[in-house]
Amino acid sequence: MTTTVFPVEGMTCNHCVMHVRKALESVPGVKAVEVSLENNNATVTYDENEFQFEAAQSAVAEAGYKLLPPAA
Ligand SMILES: [Cu+2]
Repeated sequence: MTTTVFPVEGMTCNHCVMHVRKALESVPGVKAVEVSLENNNATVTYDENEFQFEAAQSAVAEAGYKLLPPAA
């Protein structure tokens, strides 16, 4: 299991937080999601054998937001 913090662009309120959380929870391999409006990021715990960043990114894009690769 791996936990990674991904920056998220486009969130303005708690509604956005909920949309991003639901989008990420639907991604294969994701076990836990915590989204912060204050920090504009999502902390995702996932099974690294199953999880793909591209899948997470498109799920979040479909919800109307932008998921970025983790900061180095
Ligand atoms: Cu909002």
